[in-house]
Formats: sequence, C-alpha cells, structure tokens
Amino acid sequence: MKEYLIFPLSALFLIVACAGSAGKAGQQESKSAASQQVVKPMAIVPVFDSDSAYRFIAEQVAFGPRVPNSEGHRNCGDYLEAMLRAYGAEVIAQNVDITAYNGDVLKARNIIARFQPEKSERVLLCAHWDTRPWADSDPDPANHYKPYPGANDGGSGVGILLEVARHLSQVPTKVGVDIIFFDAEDYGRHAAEWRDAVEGEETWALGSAYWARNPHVKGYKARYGILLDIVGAPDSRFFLEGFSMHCAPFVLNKVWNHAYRLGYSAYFPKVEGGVITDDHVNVNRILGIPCIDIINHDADSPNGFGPYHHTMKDDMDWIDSATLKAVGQTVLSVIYSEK
Ligand code: AHN
Ligand code: ZN
Repeated sequence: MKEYLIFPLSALFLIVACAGSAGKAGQQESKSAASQQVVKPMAIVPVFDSDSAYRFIAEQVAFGPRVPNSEGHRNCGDYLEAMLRAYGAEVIAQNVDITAYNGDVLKARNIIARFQPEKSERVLLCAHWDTRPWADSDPDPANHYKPYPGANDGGSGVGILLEVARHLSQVPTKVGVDIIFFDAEDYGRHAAEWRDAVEGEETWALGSAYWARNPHVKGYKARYGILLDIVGAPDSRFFLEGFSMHCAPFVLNKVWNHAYRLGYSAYFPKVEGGVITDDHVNVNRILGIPCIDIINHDADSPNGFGPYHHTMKDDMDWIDSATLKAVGQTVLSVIYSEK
C-alpha cells in the first residue's frame, strides 16, 4: 500500500521539474550552502507556546471533521478567518467550487492571511485545513467510508501556524509573511479505488493547485515556502522529503540548521525520506516558489505516515506538545531571522 503514497527518491527525477526560475535559483544557492553549516548571529525570536498551539488544534477538532461541504468545515473556516483577522492579518478567503476525482463538487475555501502586506520581500507558510472524508486506512473496514477527527492530519499544521500568527500580531518580522490554509488537500482517491487510478491524475491537493494557478496577488512571489503537514505526533521524524530536496534544497538546509541549533535534531534528521505528493508540489511546479514539506514519515506504519493516519484514531491523543514545540520554535526561528 505504501508505494502509492511514498515513492523512492530516484523516481522523482524522472517525473518532475520545478517550474519557473525561482526553483532553479534556489537550487544553485543551495549547492554551496549545503556543504557547510552557516552560522549567523542569532535574531531575537519569540518563544513558541506549544500549549497555545495544542489548544488551536483542539478547537479545530471540536468543530468535527472538516470535510468539504460539511457543517464542521464551514464553521471551522469561519473560525480560522476570524482568528487570523484578530491577529491583525489582512485576510482573503478564496471561495471556489472544485470538482473532485469522483465528481463531488467541493465548496472549497483557501484562507490567506497577509502580514505586513506592503512589504515586497515575503515568506510563505502553509498547511491544509480540510480533513479527509474517509478513514480508508482504518484497520476496521466498517470505518473505511467514515470521516475522522483529523487532529494530526489537518489540525496540527494549522494549529502551529495560528500560534505563529499570534506572535506576528505582537512582534513584526523584517519580511512580510503570508500564511495560507489550503482546502481540499485530502480528497484524494479512496484507497479502495487506487487500482483504478489513471496515469498522471492529480486527485490530492486541489485547493493549493487552484491557488497556485490563481494566486491572491497577480504575480505573487515569495523567497520560499514552508508547508507543515502531519506535524503533531509524539516522536515524529521529519526526513528530507524528495520534492523539497529537488526543488528547494536551500530551504531544507536553512530550516534543518535552525532545528539543529535549537536542539531538535532528533525530530529533523538530515536523512533523505521518500517523495510525497502534497501541497508544496503545486507551489513549486506551478508558481516556481521553492517550497519544502515538513511531514512525518513512519516507515513502520501501514501507510508510511503513522499508525493513526487516515484512521478513526487521528485524534487529540496523537498530538504531543513537545513535537509542536520543536516544529513551531523552528519555524519562528527561521522567519524572525529573515532579513
Ligand atoms: C498522499 O497521501 C497522496 N500524500 C500525502 C500527503 C497527505 C495526505 N497529507 C495529508 N494527507
Ligand atoms: Zn491525509
């Protein structure tokens, strides 16, 4: 089952290119940077409050599953917009009907928060906020068409970025920051139908594909992007994901170096992981913004993302404050160091 989701790195170079010149420029910069540890003077970085991030995840989960077209989805979308506005961002909701692979028309909403929108030098932080309609990896087949809480897959990246937004409301960064919550990431083809998959079809990451083709600002640019996905489980391992290595190695290098410096090397091994289809692929390929994916990989679990992944068990019991802290503090360190 695993090979449907995570490919070996060698497969990547045959199938993708990073669009645009930004990806290529990023690659060149990285070659020299990758070979040395770059030591810069420390910036003043706010302290990430993992209890706050934890609460932001619990609040999302309390809406119920955030499956597109459901009430929980609508209510949670309103909550996310309100939170980002309360933290001083200029918020744009992209509402769009997207047809999924099975014909379902999804009332999708990408939520874009612009901090210091007047600044032209920008960094993009993103996560998907929708949850998958089906627990198709659940050990019990009776659950294969049921929605699930989506604490880790859906809630965790958003929770961390809401806590980042709280800091942005208090202490400005030198660069502008955009936080985007993508919709309709997780409506990809049901596992029972994977054998029917059509070569080249893209059933995942539909919201980010729409945004990348229709960015909120014409000619939108950012220095780089960081995607957070499945970032809340205890003892998570964020390996160097394949598309990120190919399209945004200087970003991986920067982020992993911050993590090491902060003492989080156990979470961020400098070890290659597999190639994962996720929202960052659209950001890289369609917009040409070098974007990495910070995503848990667990080789021992049935589908490679942890035993809870796409099961009814993806609830708050799988959210660990220590992991949220490692990821959130690393992200704060990266963005507050940007000049
Ligand atoms: C797929 O499962 C195709 N990609 C992994 C990205 C993902 C799924 N993120 C959340 N759910
Ligand atoms: Zn998922």
